Amino acid sequence: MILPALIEATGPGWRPIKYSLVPPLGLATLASHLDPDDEVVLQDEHVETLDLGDEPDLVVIQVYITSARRSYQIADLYRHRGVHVAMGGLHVTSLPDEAARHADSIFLGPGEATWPEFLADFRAGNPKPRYESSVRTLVGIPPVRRDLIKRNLYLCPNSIVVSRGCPHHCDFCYKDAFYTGGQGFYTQAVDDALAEIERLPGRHVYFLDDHLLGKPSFARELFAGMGGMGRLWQAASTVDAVLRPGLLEEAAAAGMRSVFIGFETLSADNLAGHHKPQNLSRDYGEVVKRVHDLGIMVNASFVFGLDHDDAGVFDRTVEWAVSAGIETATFHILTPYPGTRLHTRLQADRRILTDDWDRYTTRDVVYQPRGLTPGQLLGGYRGAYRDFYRWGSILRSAGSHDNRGDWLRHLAYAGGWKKFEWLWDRVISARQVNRALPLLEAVLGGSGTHPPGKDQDPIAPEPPRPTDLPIYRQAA
Ligand code: B12
Ligand code: SF4
Repeated sequence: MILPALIEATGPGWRPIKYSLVPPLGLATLASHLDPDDEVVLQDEHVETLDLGDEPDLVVIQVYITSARRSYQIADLYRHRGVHVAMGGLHVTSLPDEAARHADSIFLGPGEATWPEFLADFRAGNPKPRYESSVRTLVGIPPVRRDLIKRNLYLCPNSIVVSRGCPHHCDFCYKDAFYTGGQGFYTQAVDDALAEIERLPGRHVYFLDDHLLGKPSFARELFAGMGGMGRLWQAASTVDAVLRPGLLEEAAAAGMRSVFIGFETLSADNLAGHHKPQNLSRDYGEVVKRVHDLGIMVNASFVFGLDHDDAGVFDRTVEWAVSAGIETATFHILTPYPGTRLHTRLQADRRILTDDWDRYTTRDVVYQPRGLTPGQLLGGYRGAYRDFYRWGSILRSAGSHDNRGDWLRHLAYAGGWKKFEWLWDRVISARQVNRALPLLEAVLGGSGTHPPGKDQDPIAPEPPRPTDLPIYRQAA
């Protein structure tokens, strides 16, 4: 089972730490459907050199848009040797005909139902060329094969998803395309999710769900069950869910310490134009304040190049984020992934500039923006990162906390992520990145304002140190 490297993970702007955060959870999930006596190896090219010299019965490849070229190369190599190649993931689902030219079996959508069906067909000597997911359930899925994960190679080996998809429909998001043909948002049974969390060693948990608070009744039960586990965790959610009374308090009491939030843009016209009504008429300042008051840090996500953006958007956005006291920010250049409604619209308007998937990194301009030139967009995007992560900005932003513990934590978290690259590189090349996890836990636990959960020991504020972990969508 192979996760080929994204092109940006091998390019000049490569930040090794970004690709050493979490293991290939999708492949480890699929591996759980194998028989106990099947021999399986899981390789992640982001953290290890691939061994491609073998001749297994089956090769399984997960394909993202910017790993497509590499994935096809590996697939062709194995097919040349007569090995059956199965490919799936977001890019295969978006462009199945392209992928089918390099695979013996392709999979559209999530694999929980189609993968066991394929395995039975494969064992019977009758695998089909194409499997499309329509049955969507997480009930009764076997535990993730965490024994296949090389934990020392990841800062956060305890990644987990307890739901799939999202209840919303933003037009630039992969979600609707990936979940075509069935439900677009569903959860595990709460007991199964809690059992999976219990199986994770240590303290830190990294929820990779698109929207952990997307179904309030599920989230409430989950957080109630996590009370007393003493976990420190990070997750992603949305502006409207964070504002919902009660839910965030319960998340904080269960150990939430940082949350990724898709603010995307400060412009109401942009939100309406990209079908993001859940953010409309929400007070973003209130969102940040509410999260901070509960001792949780914010990783804010923004997209540049939306139709109502002009040359001033970069400074406006950074200024707002810094003055709001946001700890980490992720900036993206709008990218029309094939299969999304955004792609269909821009294609109809003849605004797509290239279909070189290597450039679909969200750090490059692949379409014709409206109120900006491509050069302005690229320069402004890079400038936003530079300006947000200047020491002056970090200090000013941290100064918005009225509590010394939160101030220190902010400095350690933001500074650790962006200012100690050489240190990260060193621990990664020594294959020891997981040793930094206690530091991350110390920083996450170091808030002065978090109210302890009912049955939970108060987390003693510890001096923060230079490490941090913003959620996965960190771009540069
Ligand atoms: C972890 C992660 C990453 C990791 C990926 C490496 C890793 N170790 O897994 C890193 C940090 C490298 C990363 C980078 C980026 N990411 Co990311 N990431 C995720 C995240 C949070 C979790 C993935 C995951 O583990 N999911 C859980 C598992 C169970 O699901 P899964 O991996 O999809 O696998 C299932 C199916 O895809 C399918 N499947 C997959 N492969 C195969 C193969 C076969 C044979 C079969 C049968 C089935 C199958 O079956 C699996 C089980 O159901 C997702 C959000 C999400 N919740 O999925 C975003 C997500 C994939 N990322 C996203 C983005 C935007 C990015 C970045 C562009 C961010 C940036 N600006 O840099 C980059 C580049 C991505 C790219 N070029 O496409 C977007 C989508 C991008 C897209 N292509 O449309 C997502 C969906 C988040 C979002 N909602 O916006 N990401
Ligand atoms: S809220 Fe986030 S995950 Fe959900 S559809 Fe919008 S961008 Fe996608």
